[in-house]
Amino acid sequence: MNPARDRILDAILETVRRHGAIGLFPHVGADGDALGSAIGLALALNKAGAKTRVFTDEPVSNRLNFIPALSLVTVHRDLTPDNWPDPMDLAIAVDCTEPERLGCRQPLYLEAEAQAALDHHVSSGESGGLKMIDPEAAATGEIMADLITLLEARLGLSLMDSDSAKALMTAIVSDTGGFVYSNTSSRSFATAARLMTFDPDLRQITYRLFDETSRTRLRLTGRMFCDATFLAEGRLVYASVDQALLRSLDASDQDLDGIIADLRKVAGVEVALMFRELVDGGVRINIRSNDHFHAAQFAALYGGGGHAKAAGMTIKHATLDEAVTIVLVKAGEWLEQTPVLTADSRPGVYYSAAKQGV
Ligand SMILES: [Mn+2]
Repeated sequence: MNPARDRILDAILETVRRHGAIGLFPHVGADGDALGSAIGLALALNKAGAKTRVFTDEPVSNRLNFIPALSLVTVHRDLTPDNWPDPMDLAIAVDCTEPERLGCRQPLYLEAEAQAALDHHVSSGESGGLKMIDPEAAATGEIMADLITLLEARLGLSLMDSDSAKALMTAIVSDTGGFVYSNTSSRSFATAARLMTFDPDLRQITYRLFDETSRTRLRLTGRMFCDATFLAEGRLVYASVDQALLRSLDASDQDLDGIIADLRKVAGVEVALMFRELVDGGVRINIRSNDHFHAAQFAALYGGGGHAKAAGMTIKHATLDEAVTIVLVKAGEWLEQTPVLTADSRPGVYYSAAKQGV
């Protein structure tokens, strides 16, 4: 029993039956889960008879351009009054719930006949109406796979194929770090097992998501790791990057992917922070934490959000140095309120935190 999902399923079926238009809206800065989930569902809905498109704020990142069926994606900046889509019957936010997370596409989303959302972020709140949040899902891709199975049963059609399976596998591999993060569940593996029957090229997915690097990224990583600063007896580490450094290495924001995850790997680190000066002013901060430091709750202090161990926020109207100072003082206070963890105590705490779904 899942009332929100059943209502969304009914709304989709109704639209599919009259060959209506469905728009899928992954959150801004679409990651593997947001984009893979959107493409996977779009392919299945098109097979079922709907006219489905995926709308993004920015072009698909190079790291994700192996996902199949990218021709279904329309980038917002390519929309003009001449090719502006007719209002859709159903608009579905993917891997987020709030229209604000859709950036420039907010009006397009809101002008549809009905709005729905499929998400798994704890910070997104509770399900209701056509909004379904399933925090038990490690990735929105798991929700999509189940939804497609239900659609197949209701329509008596097979909708999954190797392309949609590859897109959804990308979603799950992306959000579980290749089935190693603590959110990975038996459900993740069960879903992946179903997808594997469609031969989704798992090796390519993991190589493109996690292993492939570039010379630029290698040099940027080297610079940032050398300058990383450890505070609070090594329980906190931070690294920062300004536009001048990015320019000098001809690097883009995409070259920063994965740096924060490596900072968190250092023994004794409870929280890793990465500060990035934005082109238009302001500072983006990514947080990765272990055990006691609740990244999403910390990010919420500054209007951000995310998961217990991975979150982010943007501070507008601050220079890089100002943002670093403000946030480090606060993060230091938070760490003082949490016990120092020994190497022995880590796995147990980690387990119980994961069990509570934080
Ligand atoms: Mn996700």
